[in-house]
This record gives sequence, structure tokens and C-alpha cells, in this order.
Amino acid sequence: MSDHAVLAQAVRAGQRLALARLLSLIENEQPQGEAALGELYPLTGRAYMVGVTGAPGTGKSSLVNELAKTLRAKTYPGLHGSRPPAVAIVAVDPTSPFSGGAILGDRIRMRDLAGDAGVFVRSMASRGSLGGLAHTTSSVADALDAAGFEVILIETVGAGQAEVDIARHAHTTLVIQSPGMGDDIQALKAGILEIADLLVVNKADLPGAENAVRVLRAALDLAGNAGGPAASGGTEARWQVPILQTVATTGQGVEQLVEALLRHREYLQASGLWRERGQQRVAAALDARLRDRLAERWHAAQPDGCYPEMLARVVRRELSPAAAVQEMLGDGPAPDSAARLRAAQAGVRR
Ligand SMILES: Nc1nc2c(ncn2[C@@H]2O[C@H](COP(=O)(O)OP(=O)(O)OP(=O)(O)O)[C@@H](O)[C@H]2O)c(=O)[nH]1
Ligand SMILES: [Mg+2]
Repeated sequence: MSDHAVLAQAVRAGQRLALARLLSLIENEQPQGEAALGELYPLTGRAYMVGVTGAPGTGKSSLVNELAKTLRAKTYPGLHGSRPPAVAIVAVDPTSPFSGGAILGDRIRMRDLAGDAGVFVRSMASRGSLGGLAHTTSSVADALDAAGFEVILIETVGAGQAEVDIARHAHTTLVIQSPGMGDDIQALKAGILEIADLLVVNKADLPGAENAVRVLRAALDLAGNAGGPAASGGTEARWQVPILQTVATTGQGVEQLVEALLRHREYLQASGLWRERGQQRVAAALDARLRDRLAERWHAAQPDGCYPEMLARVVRRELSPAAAVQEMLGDGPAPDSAARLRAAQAGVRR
């Protein structure tokens, strides 16, 4: 058997070292990781993926830790049912590859989960582009899904494009705020309400929590509390984004948060959005790969200097990007806009 098939089999058999190795291969974009994931792909599509995002320091890691503990404390109908669900945590830190502090902090806080074989924690530091991070995070989540984790909690910082992309890969997205940070509607990052299925005011033990809830409520009302796209059939009631309060350091409000997550999961399934989001996730992964590979292949097939020359012509406004691509792909000669312009000017003078 080939190496990647052996690796895939070990992951399927529940071997944690094999899983850790597979995740490293995926993170480093090694072909062997892709190959092993290919073997495992038929096993994916079962996990409940939850994205957890919010500004730095709002308590995401603490809350994810508490969520995992609460999920592990009992059985949930629909999440395996006969035993507590297996939970994986992926902590993505796109801000800096050197944020050893944050990652070390995560490890320390997550220590109370150590020893529980039903929990797996993985920290990912940023490598290369943010877009690449969204890629590899998606593959890491797939690998954990194939390894049998029923709930996958994905923590990302902030609400930039990378986080939005990562959230798009989750079934449910939690946006975490803390008192004093979002007191001003203007300060609410654009896009945050669009991606939130649930809003959480963590650090509810600190002054200002009620005010933070009020501000979020007002912002949601302004936005019509749309809470993502309506169900495709249009018959289901729209999801009303709930605002919950938690104290991650004591676990207060976390059971209610788990209940809200499960309600959202049921809503997704009843409305058909579960399938729709799953398909979107697969389509996004497929499109991204296809684009990458086609561009790679094209570059490899070109004589040196062809692309820079085309780029220079576009920069000089001799060609539009669309016309340049047409010419580069050999779809007939591109209309030479400079020549056409000269012809047009000549026409005007005539
Ligand atoms: N008072 C109070 N402090 C909290 C609460 N939750 C978290 N903290 C503290 O807030 C700090 C940041 O918590 P983290 O869980 O690391 O927050 P984070 O959002 O994961 O931070 P980054 O990953 O660095 O963005 C820590 O010192 C926590 O102990 C809470 O509910 N109340
Ligand atoms: Mg964190």
C-alpha cells in the first residue's frame, strides 16, 4: 500500500499521531497530504462545523474551551446521540506567525481538555497568504470530519476577508463581542452582522454588557435581523439572530449557547440550508482548486516573459484585462484597443 493510503487508514482507525501528521502535511501543502485526504474524502460531510470569530481578546478561545467541555458533558440527540459528541477545535491565527503568546495561551487554557480522547485541539499559524489559510483551514476541517469528529469549532480572529471566507465554510457562525468594544454602532465592523448566525456578548460579568446587547439589538433591527439568506423554499420562518450573554471564565450562559447552536442546526436542516451550505462549501473548494491549477498549468506552459509582457501591455492600457486573457488563452487575437483608439481618433478627424 502506498504511504498516503497507510496514513489515511491510520487516521480512519482513530490514531491521533497519524491525524496530527496528516494535518501538518495539509498545512504545509504537501502532495502526500492531499493524496491521503483524497482517500478520506468519502468520509467527510458529516461534521457540524461552527465558526467562532470576533475581535482580539473578546474571549473566543476561553469560550471555545467551555463549549467543548459542555458538549463533552452529555449526549445530544442529533449529535451522535448515544455518547457525547467528539469535538475538534481549530484555532486559526492569521494575524502573525510569531504570535507564540496567543497560541501558547490557547494551549494553557485548553489544558483542562487534555486527557479527554474525545477532544482534539489544533493551532494553525498563518503561512503565506490569507487566502491560502482559508484553503488549508478548509482541508484541515475536512480531515477532522473524516477522522470522525462530530463537532468542529473553528476560531478565527477579527472580521476581515479571510475570516469571512473561513466563516463561509462553517454551518453556523458565532460572532463574539465583549463589553466596551462594540458600544458604538459605527464601530461594528461592516460584514460582521452579515456573517453572524448567533451573536454573543462574552465577559458579561464586566460592566457595560447590557449596553453591548442593546447596541447589537439596535444594529440587528437596523439590518432587519436578516440573519443570512432566507431558506430557499421561502416557506420557513427566517432565522432570528439571537444575542446571548456568557462568562467564559465561569461557564455561565454556555449551556444556553450550546442550546442555541443546536436550534440553529435544526433550523438549517429543516429549511434545507444545511444541504445548501454544504454544497456551497464544496463548490467554493472546487472552484478555488480549479482556478489555482489552471493558472499554474498556464504559467508552466508559457515561454518565459510572456506573462510580464502581457501585464506591461495592460498596465500601459493597450489591452484590457479581459482582452489580455483572451489573447493569452489563444481565444482569437485580442482586439488591440490602442489600434482601435487610433482608428477611432482618425475617424473623428476625418
Ligand atoms: N472577566 C472576564 N474575562 C474573560 C472572559 N472570557 C475570557 N476572559 C479573559 O479575557 C482574556 C482573553 O481571552 P481569550 O479567550 O484568550 O480571548 P481570545 O478572543 O481568544 O483572544 P485572541 O485569540 O488573542 O484574539 C483572558 O485573560 C481571559 O481570561 C469573561 O467572560 N469574563
Ligand atoms: Mg484566542
